[in-house]
Amino acid sequence: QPIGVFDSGLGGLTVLREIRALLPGEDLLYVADSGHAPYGDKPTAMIEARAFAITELLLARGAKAIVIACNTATGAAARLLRTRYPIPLIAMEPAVKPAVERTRSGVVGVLATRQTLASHNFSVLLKRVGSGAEVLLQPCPGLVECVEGGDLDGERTRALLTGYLDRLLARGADTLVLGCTHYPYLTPLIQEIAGPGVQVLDSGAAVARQVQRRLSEAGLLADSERLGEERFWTSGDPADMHGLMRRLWGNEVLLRHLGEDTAP
Ligand code: DGN
Repeated sequence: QPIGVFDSGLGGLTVLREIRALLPGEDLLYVADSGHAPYGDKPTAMIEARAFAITELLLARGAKAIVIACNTATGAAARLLRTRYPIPLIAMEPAVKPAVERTRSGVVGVLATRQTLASHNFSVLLKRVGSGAEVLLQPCPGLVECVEGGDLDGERTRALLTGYLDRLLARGADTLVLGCTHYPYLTPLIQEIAGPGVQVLDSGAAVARQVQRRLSEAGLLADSERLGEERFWTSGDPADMHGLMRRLWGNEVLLRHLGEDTAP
């Protein structure tokens, strides 16, 4: 049985990559909800409805577990999905805790969408980490669109990022948390702008370990001797997306439209 993974678009591939690396035997289904991206400026009720619709599609294709590879959708829908579906459901959590443990300057910067930073989940997370460090929040409108447009280090992306990072660096942040699954594609550029003394953390690997733990507890781990496969769907135009998806995934992808094949 496969693991179902979804995001508003291509960002979740940064999580899928970590799951693939840790669990080579698992079959993976990935849905890029590009027809409705970005989630960053959508009402919560709509993101919730999309999360339910996509989860249903993944379950219809046999998913034994669901990974919400999107911080924005986690904030909007994870609690509700958990109450409705009795299968392992793994969601994102920005790496604020490890950042607070690692910072030397005592100042941590969090980059994410406005929705994520304003979500209930995120305020609970901030309370949990307590006052071990000063945590600066930086909403980053426009960055998801840059990645979705394939611009990982062009002028527009550089200009946006420089603006967002300058504010954090000027206030002494030495540790940056990427609280959106699209941003790890920008890590080389972020590191270049911020300089070598700044650590950049994302949560893809931690989520992959969480997937492994949850599947193992439920007795659902695939045989690690086998070689798992990936299948990809998008609610956008597959012909439009195929090139960029292949580039970001780093390998050929079999990409179909979400509505086209309803067979498991
Ligand atoms: N990858 C999503 C996240 O982690 O928040 C981006 C959400 C969006 O579409 N703006």
